[in-house]
Amino acid sequence: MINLRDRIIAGERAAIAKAITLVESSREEDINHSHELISALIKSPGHAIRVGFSGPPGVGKSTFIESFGSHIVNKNFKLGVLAIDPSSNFTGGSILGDKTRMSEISKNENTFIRSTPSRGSLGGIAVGTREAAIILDAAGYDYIFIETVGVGQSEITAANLVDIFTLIVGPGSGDELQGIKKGITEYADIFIVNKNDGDLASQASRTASDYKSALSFYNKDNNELETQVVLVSSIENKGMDEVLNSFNKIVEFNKSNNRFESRRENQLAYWLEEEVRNKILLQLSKENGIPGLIENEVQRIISGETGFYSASKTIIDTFLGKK
Ligand SMILES: Nc1nc2c(ncn2[C@@H]2O[C@H](COP(=O)(O)OP(=O)(O)OP(=O)(O)O)[C@@H](O)[C@H]2O)c(=O)[nH]1
Ligand SMILES: [Mg+2]
Repeated sequence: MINLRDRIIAGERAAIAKAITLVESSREEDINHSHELISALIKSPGHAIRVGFSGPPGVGKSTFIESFGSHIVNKNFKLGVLAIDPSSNFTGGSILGDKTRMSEISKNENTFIRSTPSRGSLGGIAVGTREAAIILDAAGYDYIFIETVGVGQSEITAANLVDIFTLIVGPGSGDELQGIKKGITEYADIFIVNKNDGDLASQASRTASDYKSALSFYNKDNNELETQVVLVSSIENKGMDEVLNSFNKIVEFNKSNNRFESRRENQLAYWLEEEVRNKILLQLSKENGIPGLIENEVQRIISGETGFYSASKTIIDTFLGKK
């Protein structure tokens, strides 16, 4: 396992692929190895920026990731892509789905693409996605893109995995505009209006203006960065620099006022609570939420006193009265 860790840190692709297979596995033996590996890798964090892409089916998430992915890989960044392929539910072969569409960037040696069937997924993200992002981060990737299936709860799960949460929408997406009212702006840092080309171009610009004016009602706090709205065409590779500029703006803003770190801290709290809740539910199928203990363990993880999995065990043991 230590050997695998070293190979990952050295950026070896075969080791990364093997490790992701391990964290996706539900075999008990693999789960134990996976916990060991992730706990070791967390001690060698990289500098990756994690970006989540959500949006309704067919809006162009995969096409955008291919186009924008090429754009940033051409700027010599290393890119990891973790995608859920909904089509593989029917074909059983995720490789033939998104991987074909993402064929251009997958050929680049600075790109690592993992497309997982949505079968066995937890609310729109694959089992092991959080861990796969930890693996790619330790391996030295600059950006990690996570494509999710855009349905309800999955957006919250996905938003809790990333530093930047992106909602991709299409021209004339009046229905999705409702999403703003449903509080999705709490999660989205940026709206990307795709398909700004050909006959759809004028409708796309109108949609972007609609989003901007709708969002202006919600961006009231002067201390917050306004939610970005960017017009793109993924098939014509338009607007890619604007997206990168917006991403940089979001990261710079959040890093300048501690939001970047505190968001990761809140996410750690979210995932730790998930882990504990799942374990406790498994054993007791009643009770949940022990906020004081969780916050305490989050602080101990941050200060290096303990690890993620040991922290969850401590909480469970306490809850069960073993300590
Ligand atoms: N005109 C136009 N069509 C696009 C653009 N981007 C994607 N499309 C088309 O939209 C369709 C869906 O694209 P995908 O990238 O598969 O969309 P997706 O959001 O990943 O879809 P799911 O993963 O199935 O939810 C395809 O036919 C694309 O060719 C664009 O910028 N302009
Ligand atoms: Mg897709």
